Amino acid sequence: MTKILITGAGGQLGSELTETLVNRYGTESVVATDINEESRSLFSEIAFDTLDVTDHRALKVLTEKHQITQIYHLAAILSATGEKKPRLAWQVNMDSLLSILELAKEKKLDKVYWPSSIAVFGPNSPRTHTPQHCIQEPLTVYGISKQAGERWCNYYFQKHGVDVRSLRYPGLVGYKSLPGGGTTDYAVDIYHHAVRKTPFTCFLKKDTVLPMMYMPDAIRATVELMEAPREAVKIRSSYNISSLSFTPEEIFRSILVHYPQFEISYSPDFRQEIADGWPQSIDDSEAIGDWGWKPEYDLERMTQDMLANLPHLY
Ligand code: NAD
Ligand code: AKB
Repeated sequence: MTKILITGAGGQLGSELTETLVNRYGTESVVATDINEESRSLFSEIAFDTLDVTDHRALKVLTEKHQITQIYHLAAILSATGEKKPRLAWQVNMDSLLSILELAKEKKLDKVYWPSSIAVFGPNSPRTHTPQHCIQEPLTVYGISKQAGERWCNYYFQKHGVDVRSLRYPGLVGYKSLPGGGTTDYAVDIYHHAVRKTPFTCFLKKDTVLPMMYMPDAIRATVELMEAPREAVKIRSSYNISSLSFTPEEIFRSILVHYPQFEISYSPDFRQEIADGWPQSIDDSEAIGDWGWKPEYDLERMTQDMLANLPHLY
């Protein structure tokens, strides 16, 4: 029987991915964990355990207790928080991944999922249609941890046969959950300001192009990768995936169609430098070719869906 443990389940991605996995595999098959005890309230139908992923022993005990066969390791410190707390970011992002890969080897787990990010790229990478394989040289601690993590994933697959799979997500946008400490967070916050009818101050410049993805596409990509036949998954570091790219000004204009009174101003902070080192668009031809990736949402469709659903949450 498939038994999935999710770390960081209370986060922006985790809360939505957990819901999808419960719908697919059933309430008995999914165990949610997070360091934040308050996340428990999100998961009334399934088992929830408080877990600090840097505690290798606790991770092992939980894996044995629930007879886990797959781990979705989502807990991490994101780019902006990572620049404020670099040692914590390294410890949480790296130590936990190594623990989980080691556990997967020892317990012969069926599969591990671990997300990487466009943050693996840096200012010397091609800025547009950034290829799967190119110079990376990330400038943030978060990016360095994701780059090193990718190499560890590939290593455990090659040396120990651990079936680990990964996607390099762009900035994720959704209405069901709030982002935590990233550079792309503005693209969620802006919608909340629009529906609350309050002006929005953007921490990036108006013409900063970044790759983004609507959450339903990101969740579907994750499930499709994890359910692809083992031999179809040829890249064991992490796959580029792509959907849409826009600037703060473009997302603002897409919202103006629905909220003509909405106002924006720009006050770039330290996150501008992070964004300036990241790609503007991503070449995902390997994901398309290997396991059939295809995005569904463009900016207009995403904005329509966000603005149709978000007001119900207020
Ligand atoms: P998030 O910050 O919203 O959630 C992270 C969760 O991890 C939080 O619930 C937090 O409480 C938990 N956590 C932090 N430290 C922990 C610890 N020591 N032990 C256990 N739990 C801990 O992040 P997210 O956006 O949901 O990101 C999930 C994963 O996806 C991360 O690996 C992130 O790097 C990756 N990713 C996210 C995006 C995005 O735009 N959201 C883009 C690229 C990659
Ligand atoms: C961040 O901004 O840190 C994340 C990411 C793109 O990895 N959203």
